[in-house]
Amino acid sequence: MAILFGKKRNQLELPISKSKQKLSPKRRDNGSQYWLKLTQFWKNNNRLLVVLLVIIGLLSLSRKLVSNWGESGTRELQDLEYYDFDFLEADMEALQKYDNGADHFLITKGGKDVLQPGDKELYDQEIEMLYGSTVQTYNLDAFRGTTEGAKNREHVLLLVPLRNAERVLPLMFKNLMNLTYPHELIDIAFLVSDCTEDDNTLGALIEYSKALQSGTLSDLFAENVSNEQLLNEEGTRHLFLKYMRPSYLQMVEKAYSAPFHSGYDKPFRSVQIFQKDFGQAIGQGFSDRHAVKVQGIRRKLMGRARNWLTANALKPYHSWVYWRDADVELCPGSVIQDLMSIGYDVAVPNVWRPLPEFLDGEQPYDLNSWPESPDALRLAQGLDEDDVIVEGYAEYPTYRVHLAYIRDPNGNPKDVLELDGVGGVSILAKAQLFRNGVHFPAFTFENHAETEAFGKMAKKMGYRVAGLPNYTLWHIYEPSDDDLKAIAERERGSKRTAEGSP
Ligand SMILES: Nc1nc2c(ncn2[C@@H]2O[C@H](COP(=O)(O)OP(=O)(O)OP(=O)(O)O)[C@@H](O)[C@H]2O)c(=O)[nH]1
Ligand SMILES: [Mg+2]
Repeated sequence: MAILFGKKRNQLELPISKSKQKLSPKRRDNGSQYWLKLTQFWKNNNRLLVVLLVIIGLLSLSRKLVSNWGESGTRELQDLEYYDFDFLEADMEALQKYDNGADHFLITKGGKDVLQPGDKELYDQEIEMLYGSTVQTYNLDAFRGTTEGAKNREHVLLLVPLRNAERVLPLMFKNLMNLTYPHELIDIAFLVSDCTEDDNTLGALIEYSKALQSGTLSDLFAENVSNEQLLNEEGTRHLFLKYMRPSYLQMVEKAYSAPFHSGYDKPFRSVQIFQKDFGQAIGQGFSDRHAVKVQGIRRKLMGRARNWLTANALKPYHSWVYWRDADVELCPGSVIQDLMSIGYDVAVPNVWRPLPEFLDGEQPYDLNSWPESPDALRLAQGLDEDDVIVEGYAEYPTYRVHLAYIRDPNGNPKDVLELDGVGGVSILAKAQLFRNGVHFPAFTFENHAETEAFGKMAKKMGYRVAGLPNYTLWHIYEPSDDDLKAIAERERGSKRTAEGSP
């Protein structure tokens, strides 16, 4: 985009014409008469015509020589027809605001350094090591993805979008290390976008990534633990923990304590970080981002971000792409193998979240995974083409069976439900889907956007999409404004009781 808009008039090379060729209606019957007259005229005046043509040719050649090559030798096209009028009215500033390119950070082997394109030679060397600099031939049949990816040494591209996520980074990295899929087969690419000025997601991400790739991240976390405990004891930030189910807190405690699996500290095949803004302006607070009105535009911008990340990070040798949100608290380490094992092209687990005990202790969370329903199809018929249906809001009564709601905590974790829409918390998809054009629509596709539309598009292109109702990931609990009020109220109540007041 920037190059196209940035082109100066005299550098335009393509003959893009605004004025359409004028077409006159064809005369069918007397065409042959015209041709006869023309040949007659040529026979009578051929000498005169040849002289005229030579003069015209010489004149236009000299004009070209004078005007088309400026002093610098650059070619100048002065004919107005060469300019693309479609873009002349564009507000450059508005358009370029969100197109400032991207920053790229590459964590070097062994986590020793962070390289950017400015570090020319070193950066090129490292990129070469990662991707190979010569032309290579891949038989994409060999990268189709099987149900036993780890055994068959299949490469996975793990993609994580991040925005104002500094707070959840330790949690996210611990979950990444906990993945038992062989780390040497996983390329990680993070995309950091639209963070606020006071946020340090990018800086912290770089530091943690370096430690991850040098195998020292566990030590770093162990050092920081005392600080975390201090914060807990201060009490304000983690006050809600007092109100959570003890059984859930025990699960968390266990998941984050040793012993870990033998490859826990093993560096990944590579870690890259991209920083690029997409103009997401909706607040990242729990209540801001859940308002129904903002869902359409928020989801479409997320779609753009996801597509950009896939396009820049996917390489021919990847057999699988695993999308993962940063704010997952509990997830089985074998999630990649488990999702692969069901033999679908797209697979998602169930996503719940814990709640304070006074709010029932837990809740189905990700409502974006569902099989289509007749009610939703009828609802869609009455909507504008551009309207985005958002699940879980009274405004859109779809009566869909949500994957989240049919969970049986004691059920078989291998049970499968075929889906149409999918949520984005944890999506495993075969890389060939992206190569064949399935993506996260940043526009309304069948009255959906982003991940739900991704599921629908995958289905429409003949792929198989499924969810595992009894296989659960736990999203972190972030108290909403109302929950915080309720907690504060309870705190005041217990204080009054302790002080003996009625
Ligand atoms: N790059 C990028 N990442 C984002 C953006 N918004 C959210 N994220 C990240 O995307 C993941 C999911 O974001 P959430 O805010 O939890 O959004 P969500 O999962 O759709 O919503 P919830 O259901 O409320 O969790 C997290 O890792 C976020 O840090 C964005 O605008 N750009
Ligand atoms: Mg989330």
